[in-house]
Amino acid sequence: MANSNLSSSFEMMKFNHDKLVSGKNEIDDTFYNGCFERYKNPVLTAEHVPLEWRYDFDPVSNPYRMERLGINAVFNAGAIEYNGKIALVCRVEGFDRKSFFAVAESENGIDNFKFRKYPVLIDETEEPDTNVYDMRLTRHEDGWIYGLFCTERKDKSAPAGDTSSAVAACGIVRTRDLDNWERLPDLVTPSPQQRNVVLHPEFINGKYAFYTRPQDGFIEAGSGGGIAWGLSDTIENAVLKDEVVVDRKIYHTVKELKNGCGATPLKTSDGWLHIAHGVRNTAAGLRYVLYAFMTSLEEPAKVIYAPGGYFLAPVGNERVGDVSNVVFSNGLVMKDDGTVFLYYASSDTRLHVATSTIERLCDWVKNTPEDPLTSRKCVEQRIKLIRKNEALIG
Ligand code: M1P
Repeated sequence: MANSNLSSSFEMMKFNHDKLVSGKNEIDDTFYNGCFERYKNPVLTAEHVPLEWRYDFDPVSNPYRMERLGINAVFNAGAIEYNGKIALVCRVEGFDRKSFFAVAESENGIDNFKFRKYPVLIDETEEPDTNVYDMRLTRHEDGWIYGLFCTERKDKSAPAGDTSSAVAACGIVRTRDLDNWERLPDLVTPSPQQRNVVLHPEFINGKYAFYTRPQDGFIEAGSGGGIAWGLSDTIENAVLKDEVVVDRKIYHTVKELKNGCGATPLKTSDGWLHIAHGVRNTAAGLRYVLYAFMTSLEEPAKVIYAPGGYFLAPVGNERVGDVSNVVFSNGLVMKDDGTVFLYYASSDTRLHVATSTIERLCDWVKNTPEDPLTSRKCVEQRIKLIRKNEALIG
């Protein structure tokens, strides 16, 4: 292929990429549940990642216009309002399976997300991370923006030949501009494994407060009872001496097998609003859905509302991907006017947005009945609703 053709092919690729990135997203009006809107398109996919991160544009070293460093997926993004824009710190996964973080920003939070020039370069601790993912962003009252993420390293105690066992821990970074990130020591907790850790935005009795998810193994939460809570005197060497379970796993519910905090909770006049993920096992593998709960303003570790069932489950194309039948969220933004943007990934492959208002979300959390835990009680609950409607509409 002649070089002139090559450069015109790159021009065409750039044209198509710009078209994809600048495309408008619209509400999917085939979906209605009164609580939130879904959108027709994902906000970010592997194809949205800049071409110069993937292709070598040099016709001498890449005469066939090959993708040299492919991107497999963009998902599980932390979210924050930054300088009037919505900024996402995305989990970007290469063909090599390694994840890294990259910041993408949008004016309206629903389309036109553009990646910053470079992905985020995070310092390593003495023991280098093999893989990092799922950053939760917290604008803390101490003035910093913190990013808590999962750092994964090979389990050194695993027998020779076991190339899969790993140890998950909570890494901590902080920033003021989303470009320069200071690495702090990893969180120390009583649990041997830790994922889905979230920093509470306010001091509690002068201490830093963490929602954790203690677990026995790398995949299985095991005896880890659910979402827990602990306090640390400092953030620079954060240590939790105790973890108290706040929201426990429960048999035959959407969070039977495991659960984990989503994004940093939103402060509302009714309490702290959490959108978490719950996992159950099925013959077809694990199913991840999002559920919601609210904790007290005075005691953020005390659940005051626990609506039953799921809040958002994968539908249509969302159900299929690298890890099918999964929705996962670690990004939630509330604007001053009460608009809420929930970023959720489907099947560990792509990232979507759902929009709502804080008023509607609080209504949902406060007025959706709790899971009564047995079929009989569920039928009684439903008959009560039917009778109420009969009285209204005959
Ligand atoms: O594959 C689904 C999710 O699995 C893990 O979450 P959890 O620890 O709650 O099971 C994480 O690897 C997450 O990134 C992934 O989306």
